[in-house]
Amino acid sequence: PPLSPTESTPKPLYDVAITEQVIRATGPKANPRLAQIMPSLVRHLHDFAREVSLTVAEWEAAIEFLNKCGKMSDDRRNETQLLCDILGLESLVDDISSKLLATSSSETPSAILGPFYRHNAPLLPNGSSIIRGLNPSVPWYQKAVEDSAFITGRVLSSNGQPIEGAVVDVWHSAPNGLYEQQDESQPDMNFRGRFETDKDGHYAFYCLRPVPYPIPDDGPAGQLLALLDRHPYRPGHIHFIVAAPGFRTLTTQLYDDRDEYLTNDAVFAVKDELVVRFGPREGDPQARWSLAYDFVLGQS
Ligand code: MBD
Ligand code: FE
Repeated sequence: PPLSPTESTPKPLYDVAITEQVIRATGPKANPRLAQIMPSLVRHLHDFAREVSLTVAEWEAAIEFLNKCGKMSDDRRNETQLLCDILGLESLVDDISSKLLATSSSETPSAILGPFYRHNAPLLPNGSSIIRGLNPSVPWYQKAVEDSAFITGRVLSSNGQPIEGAVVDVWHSAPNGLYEQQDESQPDMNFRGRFETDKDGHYAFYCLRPVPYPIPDDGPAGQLLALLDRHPYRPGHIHFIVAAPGFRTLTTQLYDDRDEYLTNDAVFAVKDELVVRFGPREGDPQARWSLAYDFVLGQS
């Protein structure tokens, strides 16, 4: 509920001494990085509470909210991460890390990992498909046929040299908007695969053009979106982790330019350089669309 005092009512002078007391309480043997960052965190938290005149009831509601996020989180669903995502925090820290560690301006921009990555996706030969068990009895069979796509490209160093033996780890959701682990009806590891680049740095695989889909909104993060009158949709995207010895691992996403949510991603992760256009693919019964995309890795 809306609470007093509002902006028009003058605020009493809230405690400010407590902020410095908390900061000074840190001892000489504190963890160095924590000793460096906690004063800032405490200052911002306290300033926030004073700025909005945070009440005990509101603080209790926030604690309950965070506890619900934690309780709901497990291997299949990370609600606390999702909360960070809708607040733009995962995208912001991704931006900070990538700028801090970048060694060249030609590196492919990174994008956030998101909550649906799975380790150990099947290692597949180049030119094979990450689509599993698709047949006409699958409800979105027709959509999958219409969106069938072939993606190929190279993995390069920032000076343009092909990288052999780089691993391209890829995953995306099904045409029903669900990742395989969210959906009982999909085979294990559906729409996931890893591909190793050949001596010219090439990778290639079949997949689907990605569709926009709502992030899971049946939990606390979704409740918050609703209270903020926000939609839960992400533009269609394909996730990648590209790794090679001697290079910084690249976590990124490619976005389909046909998408209506490119400019209003619920988790604020779109970058212009990552928006791609699929073209028609002729004479291939396995794919109607094609895309060529090179990944450029920075030195580690
Ligand atoms: C996703 O599929 C995703 O990629 C991100 C970043 C957040 C929520 C759901
Ligand atoms: Fe995703």
